[in-house]
Amino acid sequence: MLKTLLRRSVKHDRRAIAQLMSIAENDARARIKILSALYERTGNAYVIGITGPPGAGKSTLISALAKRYREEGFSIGIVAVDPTSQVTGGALLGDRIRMADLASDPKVFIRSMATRGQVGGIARATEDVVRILDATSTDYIMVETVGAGQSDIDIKSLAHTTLVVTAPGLGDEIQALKAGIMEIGDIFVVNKADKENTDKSVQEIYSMIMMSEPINGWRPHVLKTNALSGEGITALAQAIKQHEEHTRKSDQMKKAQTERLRREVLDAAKRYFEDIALQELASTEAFAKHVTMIEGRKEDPYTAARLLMKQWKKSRG
Ligand SMILES: Nc1nc2c(ncn2[C@@H]2O[C@H](COP(=O)(O)OP(=O)(O)OP(=O)(O)O)[C@@H](O)[C@H]2O)c(=O)[nH]1
Ligand SMILES: [Mg+2]
Repeated sequence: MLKTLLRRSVKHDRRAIAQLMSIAENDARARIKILSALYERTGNAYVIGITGPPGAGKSTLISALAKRYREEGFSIGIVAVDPTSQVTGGALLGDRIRMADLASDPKVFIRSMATRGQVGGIARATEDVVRILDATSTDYIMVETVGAGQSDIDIKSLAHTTLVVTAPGLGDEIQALKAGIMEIGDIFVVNKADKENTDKSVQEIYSMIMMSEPINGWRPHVLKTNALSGEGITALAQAIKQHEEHTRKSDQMKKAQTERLRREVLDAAKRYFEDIALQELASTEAFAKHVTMIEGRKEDPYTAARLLMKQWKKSRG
């Protein structure tokens, strides 16, 4: 069954892609099969992270950008991570309605990471979803997260370009930015430009940026948009393109990629241990014997672990 799904998914069959994602979320072994089968096809998609305080207009902005990219013929993946989904299920429904015309487009794939309880947590599940989309001919992947520190996702390491979205009148939006997301923005967007004080917010962000050194030769852009009317979206798409060209040119992208791959191998090894090797170990007779000995105070858990690992290493040659 996996084989059929994989075959269908690489032709961008949206149902097959969604099924693969669900399987990977729920079954650790199948997940490894899926990801390793797809790996050679990854590395082509460009990932844009969109973060910022609740209600800033991230989803609306994503819809506007997605429409723009579709006009240029690109295929799109949209991943909405909602850490508070169990409380605000309605918010996602709102997103869905807003994105309804996009959702009927076969070249647009939308996934809400709403449910908790994925094997390995939401951060890993999101990474997997991005990877699966990358492997299945998606040109631009947009990942929406609520910043900062409110989600478990490290958007900066997942995305090639990170947009930090805010809006005037959200209260202390600049405070919110200071609290950790100021550092991660490649492009800052003051959305809801139709509201008062937009220019003031732009100015404040701009002066903060001017106080810090450019990172890897890039000084973040600050733009204002009206995601509802589409005003400023062209400039935003251009800024993203500029940052894409900048990152592709600099060896930073290559370095970051090597570092990411190193981390991935270590991570995969760790996950293999946790999900598979340890489960196998826990179901052996030897394991049960050690537990019995520990119960009888004839052995301690630490010695047991060391002996089990030694035995396990030997059995693997
Ligand atoms: N006036 C105005 N309203 C906007 C604009 N962009 C979005 N909105 C509205 O702001 C509200 C929140 O927009 P969303 O796109 O759901 O915001 P979000 O940042 O995705 O919100 P969460 O996902 O809940 O964090 C909605 O009612 C939008 O219609 C804009 O440019 N101007
Ligand atoms: Mg949203």
